[in-house]
Amino acid sequence: MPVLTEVLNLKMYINGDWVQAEDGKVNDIINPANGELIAKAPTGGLSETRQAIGAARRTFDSGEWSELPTVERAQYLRAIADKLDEKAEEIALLETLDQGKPLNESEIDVADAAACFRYYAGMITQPDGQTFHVADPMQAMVVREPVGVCALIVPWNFPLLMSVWKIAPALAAGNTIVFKPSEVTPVSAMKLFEILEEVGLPKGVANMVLGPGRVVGNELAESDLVDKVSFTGGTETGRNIMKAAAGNIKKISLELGGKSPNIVFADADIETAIDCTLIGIFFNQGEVCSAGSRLLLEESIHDEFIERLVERAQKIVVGQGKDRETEMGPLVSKQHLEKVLSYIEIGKQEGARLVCGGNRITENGFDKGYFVEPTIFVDTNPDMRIVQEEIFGPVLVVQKFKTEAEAIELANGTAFGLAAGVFTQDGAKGLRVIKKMRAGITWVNNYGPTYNEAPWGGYKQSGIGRGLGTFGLDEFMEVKQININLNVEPVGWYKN
Ligand code: TXE
Repeated sequence: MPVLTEVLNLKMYINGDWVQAEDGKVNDIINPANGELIAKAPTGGLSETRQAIGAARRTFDSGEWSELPTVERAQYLRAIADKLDEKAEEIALLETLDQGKPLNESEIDVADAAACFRYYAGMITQPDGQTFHVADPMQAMVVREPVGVCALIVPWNFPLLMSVWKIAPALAAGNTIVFKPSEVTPVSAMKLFEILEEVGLPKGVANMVLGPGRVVGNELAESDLVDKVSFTGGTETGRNIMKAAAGNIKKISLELGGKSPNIVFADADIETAIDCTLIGIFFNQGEVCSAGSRLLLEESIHDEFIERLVERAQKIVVGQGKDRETEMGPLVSKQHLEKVLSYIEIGKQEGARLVCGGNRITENGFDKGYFVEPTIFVDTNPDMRIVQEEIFGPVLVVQKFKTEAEAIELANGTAFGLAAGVFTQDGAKGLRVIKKMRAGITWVNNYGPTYNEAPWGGYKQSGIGRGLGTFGLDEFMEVKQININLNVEPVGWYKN
């Protein structure tokens, strides 16, 4: 496995040029596993953001991309996918060094990213539109068109994959984009933009600005020259974006936080439920919007289930993501480590009982990174902050229930509604309970798999709109009604 031999010098990509911040400001990008500097990233501001928006606007209005035949746009998308495959090893390693996640998880992300470009390349060339039989002499039809200039703002938990979930459908639909990665994890985004340049994407189609959310992100959300903002991140930031986007009634898609319930009934296949519970909360260090961060257990199996779950959780190998044996990496940043540790303290103070983990790991050189033990709280009640608020780390809270109705009530009892899982061997009960979940993404007897084909997004305060699938493409398209008069003569409505 190659290792990084020098500090990377990141740049922004505006109108086909690689640029630094005008005032020369840079931001240090740190490997969260050992605190080493891995890259320097420009800190863009208003001026760079406006230049990028201007380039995207001019390019969109020129029609150079939006009016390209879809087969040609699809060729670009497939070329991007091929390059991602070619460079998968390098990009996966960089993602791990930047974000912290285990290498095998980064490898899955890169493969999924390539598949996502191919998926939308296929979709955009499919037959599209509708025609209607309306009263003679009219012919009515519907065509779909790109929205225009799209601002795409992504977080740090799946830096590459979240970018691609937006960039692939936005470009497929014929939009031009201004993309902003998280200031914490911009490395893989730069690799992706190098690929966009290599495949010859016309200048101004895809632009990337780096910098703080409250400056760059806010300008993208506010600008009258931007037609749509698609955001994934925290619920509070989502609220700010909604307000900022109100000026020109921008279209918005928001994929926000979660506190998703994972319900295990006594009649479940217990080994499967334990296995999936672990994946649900400890995959990607629990930094997953759809994490199964609340385990709802039927009372009769509670104690035995917890005993076996803890036994397995304690065996998870925590370490540097780049080491092949690592199963869980460090948290993404010092700031985020502090947030997660503070929630663990809150849980203790609220009277929940810690049965696994609960500490930062500092021995054997781990003190240079941001490692937290897999952590499990039991004896919680629904009013606790650790039950209601998104912790976004490897912290599972367990809730107990006696009846199906109680399980449903507890499961739906937060402000969020992103995902939900149910484990039972009673097929009718599984479907019955899932249908009651106020959540956009659900699983029965599994937790976590995602598919390019299936819509991704939440109910309630988990967001607005959907990513992926046909729904994900719809978010980046306008719908136009066209009515053609087949008998061109005056209608005669007014008599004189
Ligand atoms: O996310 P932010 P943060 C949750 C998770 C986490 C919390 C805060 O609970 O602990 O959010 O994380 C940009 N206008 N999720 O602060 O702020 C920012 O630069 C426009 C859940 O890191 O939401 C970055 O590119 N943009 C989540 C992006 O928003 C703004 C994933 C996400 O950052 C902005 C991440 C503004 N005013 C965190 N302020 C999920 N749903 O997966 C910031 N940004």
